[in-house]
Amino acid sequence: MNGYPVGPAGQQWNASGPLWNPAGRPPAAPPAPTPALDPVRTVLDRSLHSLAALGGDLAGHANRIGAILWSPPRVVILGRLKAGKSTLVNALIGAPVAETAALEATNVVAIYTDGAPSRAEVVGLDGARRPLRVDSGMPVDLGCPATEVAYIERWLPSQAIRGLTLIDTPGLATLTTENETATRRALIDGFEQTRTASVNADAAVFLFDSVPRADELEFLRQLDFTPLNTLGVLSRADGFGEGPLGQRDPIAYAAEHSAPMAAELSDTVGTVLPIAGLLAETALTGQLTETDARALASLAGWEPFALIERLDSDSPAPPLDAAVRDRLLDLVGEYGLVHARTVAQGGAHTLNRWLATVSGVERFRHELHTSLARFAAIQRAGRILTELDTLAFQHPARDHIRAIVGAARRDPAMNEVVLFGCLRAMLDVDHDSPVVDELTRVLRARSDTDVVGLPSTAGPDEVRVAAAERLAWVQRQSLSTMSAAADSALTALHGTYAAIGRRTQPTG
Ligand SMILES: Nc1nc2c(ncn2[C@@H]2O[C@H](COP(=O)(O)OP(=O)(O)O)[C@@H](O)[C@H]2O)c(=O)[nH]1
Ligand SMILES: [Mg+2]
Repeated sequence: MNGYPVGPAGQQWNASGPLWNPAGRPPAAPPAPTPALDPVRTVLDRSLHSLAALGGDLAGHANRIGAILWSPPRVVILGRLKAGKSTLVNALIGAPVAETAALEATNVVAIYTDGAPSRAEVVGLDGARRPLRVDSGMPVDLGCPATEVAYIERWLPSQAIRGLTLIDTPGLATLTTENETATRRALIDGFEQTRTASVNADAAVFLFDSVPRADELEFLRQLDFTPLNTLGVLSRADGFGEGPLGQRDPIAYAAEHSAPMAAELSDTVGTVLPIAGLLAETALTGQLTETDARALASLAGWEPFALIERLDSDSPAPPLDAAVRDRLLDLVGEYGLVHARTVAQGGAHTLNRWLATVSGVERFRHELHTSLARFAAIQRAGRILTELDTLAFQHPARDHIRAIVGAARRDPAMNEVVLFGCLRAMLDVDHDSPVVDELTRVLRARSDTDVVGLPSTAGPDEVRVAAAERLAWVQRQSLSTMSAAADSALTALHGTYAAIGRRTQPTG
């Protein structure tokens, strides 16, 4: 008999307590303590225990849904071919694991999960799994055409993906500017695979190196993420504008450009961050050597145009030969060749630090692991509620299941999950509604003062008054709602502001 849940350490509980090892073997070691749960997970975990306690096949369902609860949120990396997706994945993981060159491998979805031993499997469209040989960290031969592959699953022990699973995808656009038939077919296949991979993702990173095209934005809208769990990346920032030889530093220019771009794309992405993924990859995968730094430093003193001209020639003059030049270009690009020569005089370590800093990857990583991870977890919790709703719809024990999921939704700890679900529904029916802005502000907020739009210095009385004003706004909006989604959203907002009113009520 199954018990719930299959916890993070693989343990199962039945309705009455821990039940180790589903195969019935005695445990090899004493049970690990259950990890501390955040409030949302606690509520969902409790709901799944109640579900399992209903008996019959429901323990199995609890474990199936519990597997979603217990695995890290999944972030899908989206963008057209050559946007720099795999390069960014390598930088984040800190190893050159994602294929960035061979067309075949760029054509399949790859899922990167923390785990040991380091290994890979290829999953066919029929669901069959085969081990995949990985050489120097890179999958080499798929053993079948890419069109027969659903995705590659890659496990490697990496702190960087412990809290988030990364999904690298082939491409977004339905059409390419080149008319080459094979490329087009490959892109369209990649497009389908990208769509499939996005379905079970909890958040997205969207890369573009100039203004995104209409078909890319349309594709993103169909995926059902919200701007809160979609992070925009202005990629290849080292080549932005006029590039490394232009009047302005391209990375600084890209940074300046990011805010207006975010405003323009605000119904798709929450933030836009400029990234030079190539520089980040080089810095974070430990590829730079002292020899590289010396070769780069030897170029100091050249005027930039003369330098590039010399590098473009078939036989660059000593101390550079063509192989060294190509290696440097692969590592730091033209931007690095022009801008990192002086820094390189300080040695490989100094150069490495400089690359990491200018690449923008630190800020990106911070955003990924704070805001994006938070909303990914919230979207995932919503997915679990939806799974429970579906089960209630199909199962003879529907009244009991409905009671369980209803209680979960009413739990105050689930408020953000409910509000987020309302936001998704509103974006579907009426994304220009003021209710969308209200939900977005409330969900971004990290305190009651934030929720009512006051500065953090505001006292409880001010917060209470502001909450009453928001409540009145909700009531006015309710008079003119046009959809069930707006009704639900206003009910949830009403509950949120009323609770703040109660919390800030003077005592005694
Ligand atoms: N100069 C520069 N080149 C980049 C950058 N990111 C990626 N590239 C290069 O662009 C090519 C395509 O990158 P890749 O990550 O494979 O793109 P993907 O198709 O989106 O996965 C590779 O040759 C990368 O080295 C960047 O930030 N700057
Ligand atoms: Mg790629």
